[in-house]
Amino acid sequence: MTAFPRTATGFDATTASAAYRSALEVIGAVEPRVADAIGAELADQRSSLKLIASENYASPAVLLTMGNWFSDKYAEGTVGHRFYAGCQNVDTVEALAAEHARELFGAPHAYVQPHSGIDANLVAFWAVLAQRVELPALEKAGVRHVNDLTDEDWSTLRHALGDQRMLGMSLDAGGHLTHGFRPNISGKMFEQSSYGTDPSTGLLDYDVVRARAKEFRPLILMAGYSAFPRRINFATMREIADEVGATLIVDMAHFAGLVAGKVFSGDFDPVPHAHVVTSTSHKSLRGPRGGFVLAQPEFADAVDRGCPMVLGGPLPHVMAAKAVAFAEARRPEFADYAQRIVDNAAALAEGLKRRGVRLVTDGTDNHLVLLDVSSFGLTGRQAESALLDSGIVTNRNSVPADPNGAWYTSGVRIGTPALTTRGFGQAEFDRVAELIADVLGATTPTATSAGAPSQAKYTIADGVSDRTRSAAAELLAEHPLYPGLDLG
Ligand code: DSN
Repeated sequence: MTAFPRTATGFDATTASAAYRSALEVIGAVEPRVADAIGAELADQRSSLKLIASENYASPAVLLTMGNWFSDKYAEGTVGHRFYAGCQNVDTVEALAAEHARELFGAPHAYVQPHSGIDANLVAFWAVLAQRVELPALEKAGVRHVNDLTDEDWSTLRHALGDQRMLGMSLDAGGHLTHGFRPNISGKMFEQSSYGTDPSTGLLDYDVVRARAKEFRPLILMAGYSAFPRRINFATMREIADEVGATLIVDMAHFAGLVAGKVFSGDFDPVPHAHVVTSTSHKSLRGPRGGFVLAQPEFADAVDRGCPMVLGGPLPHVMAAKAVAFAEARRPEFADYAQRIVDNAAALAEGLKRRGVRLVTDGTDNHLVLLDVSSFGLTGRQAESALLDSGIVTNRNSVPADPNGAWYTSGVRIGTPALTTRGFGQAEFDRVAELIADVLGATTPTATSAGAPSQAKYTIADGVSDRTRSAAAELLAEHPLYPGLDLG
């Protein structure tokens, strides 16, 4: 399988090398240590087995689009309706990014200003509050303009806004902090409750979600995850939302690439079913770091008020890079890439299971697998560190009902988007599974002074890390990152 740069973005290595060399020369003339760090980052990314489920490698076209004078422009407002003069070129790229996003996802409305997934969710939350709570409350108060509100009206409105409920997937089942949990502002904005997964299968039980929704009556039903290895039936989630009068927001940050590539379609495509869809642009979608929101028409106006309601000024250089990335994702080869992400995750899951590694939900049907490393007597933190010592980059993650809490955890989350971009196929992912199982099997917790197993310290049997590093290096050499790109 050819690696991504030629198939997905068609970059020419000679031209890209020249561009980067010149850029580093310009940067190095001012602060050489920054130029050196940029070069070192490429070397590090090239030489590690990157299995972090939320990371990827953007194309040189996407990356280069972010390094220019668009960065200097303020552009608060929306296309054709700015609070600053001279935004005609920003209008061009923002309109293009939104158009590509609408076409790519079949969405009636796209808002491409959010700077991150958290920001995209905040935009969505405020849009729902504005549309479903603020406007009806104003209407009820007989107010035609917000300036007509009396102090008493404001107090009623603040109470109405601050008295709303959100129901989302629990964190240890794979939900995300921004879905109403206390360490995030969403947990302060909303009274929150969560649904988990079935303790015996690890899968979502929609009847349980429905029962919880009926009992809790949320304003917002959140669907989406950052560590759940399965598809979600969004048609069913919408039915549940409708039954309780809730607004369905789907956070597809992790699996946007699978939606774009039509791997998730029908009931599993959130766009036709959700009122509002939020996302990042950089995970499986392989664009620049950023966020965006797709909305049904009744939420479009409120979504477009994201800046300045909850966002700082839009970043035109990143919106331009979103336009480039969305254009890449509209090419037929992106659908092939998305399918390979999922096929590779399935091969990785099978390879791990065959070698005795326990997986949450016993498998995957998206881009990630969640390993329960407790059967190796390890915490997620020990497993993550032992793998890193061996050249394998992952991140620890809670598993359902995790006895080790959110810091040490009992799980490790592994995703296939990045290495699939490098051209890894199912055979390579089976080899990755073998390397992971070898390292986990060779790692033992160190005893504490009291004789109990440490949650943090560990030892790896002699030679295993070195052997794994050289096996990983062989795999990486067969699938170079940005092949032919030479910084000189
Ligand atoms: N940080 C992202 C992830 O790793 O899933 C989501 O917040």
